[in-house]
Amino acid sequence: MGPFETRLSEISKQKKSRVILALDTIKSREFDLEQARSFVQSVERYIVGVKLGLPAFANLCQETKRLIQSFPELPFIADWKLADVPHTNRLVTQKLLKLGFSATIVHAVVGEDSLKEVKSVADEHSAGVVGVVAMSNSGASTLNSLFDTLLQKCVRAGIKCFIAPATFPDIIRKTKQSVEECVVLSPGVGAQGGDSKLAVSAGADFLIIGRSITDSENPEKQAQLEAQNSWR
Ligand code: NUP
Repeated sequence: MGPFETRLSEISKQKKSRVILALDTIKSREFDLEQARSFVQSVERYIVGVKLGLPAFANLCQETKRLIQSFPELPFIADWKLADVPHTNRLVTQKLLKLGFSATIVHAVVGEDSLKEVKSVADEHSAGVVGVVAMSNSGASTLNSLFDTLLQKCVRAGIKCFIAPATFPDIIRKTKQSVEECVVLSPGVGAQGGDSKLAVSAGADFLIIGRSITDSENPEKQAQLEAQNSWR
């Protein structure tokens, strides 16, 4: 395990939670820095990290850095699902790590050369890389049929932290069986139909959860419930 995965698992044990908050919207709406800060504060004790991508970045732009700086104890994961040539993937990763992200998500399908480039930038910053080897939506069947090949591409690039979907627990199980000591982050719980207990029993180390928490009438209570469900 690299420093990023180790940090996630230490926080997870402390808080008895496997929940990574996907902060795309709050009550399905856009938000500003203050709203994002107070939302994260309200659920902070139940989550081990925050995953941000373009939906949040489009609202916050350079203020993303200030949001990340407000929570030094929480790892922020950049979900741009990088899928470009090595040089461009390097440039984007450098920018994201400069904003304060602790890890970046990259598509494995783009190939070993791009994966290695992202991994080398991340290593320079002691940051993590999470490889997408399968996705949670039903339309991802072409990508998901390649998942074993994608896993091996990641492993050859030195990446052992993966996105594997809670909506397809079998993929989580096979991922954990195929790569020793790998770490799996699973999106798709709740709003997309995945079940957190099934995902965890299949081997998910962390659950990426967005709308179940962000759209809830009582996000704090929902985050607490998700944390409890993830930890049993
Ligand atoms: O396969 C994936 N599925 C998925 O939903 C890979 C992802 N990174 N995600 C992200 O996880 C998605 O972009 C969203 O930010 C989050 C799930 O959110 P929700 O469906 O729980 O609201």
